[in-house]
Order: sequence, then C-alpha cells, then structure tokens
Amino acid sequence: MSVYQKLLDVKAAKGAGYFILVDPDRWDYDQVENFIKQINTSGADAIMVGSSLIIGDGAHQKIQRIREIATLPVILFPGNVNHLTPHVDAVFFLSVISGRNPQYLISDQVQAAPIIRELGIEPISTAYMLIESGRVTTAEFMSGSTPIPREKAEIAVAHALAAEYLGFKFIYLEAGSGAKYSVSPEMVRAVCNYTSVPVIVGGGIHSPETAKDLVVAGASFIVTGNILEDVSKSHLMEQFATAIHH
Ligand code: 1GP
Repeated sequence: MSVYQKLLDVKAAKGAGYFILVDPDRWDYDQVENFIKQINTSGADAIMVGSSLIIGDGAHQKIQRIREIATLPVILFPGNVNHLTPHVDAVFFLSVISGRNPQYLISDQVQAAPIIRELGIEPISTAYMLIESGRVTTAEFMSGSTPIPREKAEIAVAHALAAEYLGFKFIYLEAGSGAKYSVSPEMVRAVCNYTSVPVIVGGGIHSPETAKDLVVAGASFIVTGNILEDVSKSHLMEQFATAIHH
C-alpha cells in the first residue's frame, strides 16, 4: 500500500494524524536511535525527516539509520534536490505555491523528478504555503518568497483552491520551523471550508491544546518539530498524539 493511502487511512480511522519532524542537524547519529524508538511507541503516525537547510555532516547516514529503526512510514521533507535519498518511503514533493519564485514552484521539481523515479521513492505532491508567523523563518528566507499574511485567510483560501484544481494531494499550511505563532485556527477553518484536499499544519505548535484546536478547525495532519528536540519535553509526543486523534 502506498504511504499516501496509509495516511488517508489514518485520517479516516483517527480523524487526524500526527507527524513528528526529525531535523538531521539537531541529532547526533547516536542520539537519533533512541528518539526514533520513542516515536515508534508514541502513537504518532509518520516520521518526517529533513529541513529547509541542512549544514551538518552525515545527514544521509542519519536518515538511513532512522529508516532502519522506524516502524512508521518515513517521509522526506526536502529543502532542496540534494536532500533526496533512497532511505525513505516517500517524499513530500513540495511546490511553494504561496511564493512566486519559479525555482521553488517548478524548476527544482523538474530537477528532482527523474532522481525520485530512479531512487524508487513515492512522491506525494504537496502544495506548500508559507504563512507569516511573527518572524522570518528559514523556510521563508531560503525559498526567497513572501509568506501569506497571517490575518488574510482569503488569500490562503484562493491558493488552496488553486492547489485543489491543480491536483495536489495535500496542502501544507506552514508557519515555519521555530515560528513565533502557529497558523491560526481561523485560517485553517477557512481553508478547510473551501477545499476537500487534506490539510497538513505545522510550525510553532508547542502544546497539545494548540494541536487539538487546529484539528477541530479542520486540519487533517499536525506536524511538530522543535518542541521535541528538548529531551525534557519528549513525554509530550504521547500527549500530542492523544490530542490529535479523536
Ligand atoms: C516544519 O512545521 C514544521 O515544517 C515543524 O515546525 O519545528 O516549529 O514544530 P516546528
């Protein structure tokens, strides 16, 4: 079964799904093993690996190790073509549709497509929308694109409709890793009222209550990253899973 189908099944069975983002730069090779073991039993539904920018050594080896240990689907969340690796089950094939930078709308995808085919990993087309979140995020800076203002839900709605008509499988509302403010439930609600495409929401989600509010607003999947990099907060992963699932 495809990873995409597995994720749809999660949504059908649990109301919404929970993805934990693992940034290879934030974990040593030796530490990542324990973290993935914890995720395996946390109730999360998939592991995302990647970042807008990876500067540390050995990212590909870490991702390979993650794939060996993970009992959940591992999905690459690539910042650029160089992040492609065979050691994942699928890749979010992102187009930064909130921006107008052709490199992140189509050029990088043209470079990546034959590589993905050769690596034999499953592409999941994802309309990636950066939402303004109180500070410039790495994703915003690296993509050279202007995020959608956080109070302008109607702009997000129009982009979401365009994504649906273009045939994207997922819409990703992204405040950016380390965002000061997560995407608002109001924006999520507005987008979900207008589109039937499953919506992933991530960036700056630091509490299970926030995650739950976003699911109630219509989010199909919630992503947390930074918050679990503090090992004293790793107990939160179960709480996130419980809050997100119905
Ligand atoms: C990045 O949305 C994710 O795409 C995770 O963001 O690190 O802020 O949780 P955080």
